[in-house]
Amino acid sequence: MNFHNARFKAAYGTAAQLPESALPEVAFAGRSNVGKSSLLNRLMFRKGLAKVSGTPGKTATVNFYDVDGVDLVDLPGYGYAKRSKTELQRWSDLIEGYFDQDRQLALVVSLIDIRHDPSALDHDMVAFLVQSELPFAIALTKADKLSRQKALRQAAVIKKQLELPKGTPVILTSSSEGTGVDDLRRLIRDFVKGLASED
Ligand SMILES: Nc1nc2c(ncn2[C@@H]2O[C@H](COP(=O)(O)OP(=O)(O)OP(=O)(O)O)[C@@H](O)[C@H]2O)c(=O)[nH]1
Ligand SMILES: [Mg+2]
Repeated sequence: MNFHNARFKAAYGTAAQLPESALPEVAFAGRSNVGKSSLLNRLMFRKGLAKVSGTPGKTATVNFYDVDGVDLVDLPGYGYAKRSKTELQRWSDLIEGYFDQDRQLALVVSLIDIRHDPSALDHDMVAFLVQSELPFAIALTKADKLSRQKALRQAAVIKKQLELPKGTPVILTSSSEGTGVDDLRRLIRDFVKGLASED
């Protein structure tokens, strides 16, 4: 799986529009502004492929990127309150709709900002992943914003608070510095292989 072979494939605004999985998928989920699109760009060696913004709520659709025969899926961020009620409803319908479908999920990468304690919605996301028995990993984002020592300490705090099942991979990442990105590529490759060997 060569991450240089990346291209934007499609964007969907409602769950009903989502086609069935054609390829193994790796989904990126997390609060708005946590750094999903930035991490995807870094993974794919492409600066502007996924749109990034300092304003939360940039990614409003489910976006598919084909990376060498695997779909990386950028999900809209949750938990952005400054939005109309109908927009919030469309948002949650879209995220829930995606996970409700019988998709070929090789891995879900659940992103959490390393600087903050997990929010109630982050807890909900992890609880959902555990309960639905989906393969998932945690990417702690924006590690460059803390000293190495603080980042490691905060990672331990977050792990404890989330009560992750034993063996859940946790990777410290920084999209601006590239920290952890190789590890995440390796993890994605392993899980995609794992899914293939189940068939
Ligand atoms: N310092 C630092 N800033 C980051 C990092 N990753 C993302 N950012 C910044 O955080 C902001 C949000 O990044 P996005 O990648 O757009 O976040 P997102 O999760 O895709 O947000 P939505 O599309 O709104 O759900 C941008 O201003 C990024 O430049 C990182 O690793 N380090
Ligand atoms: Mg985004």
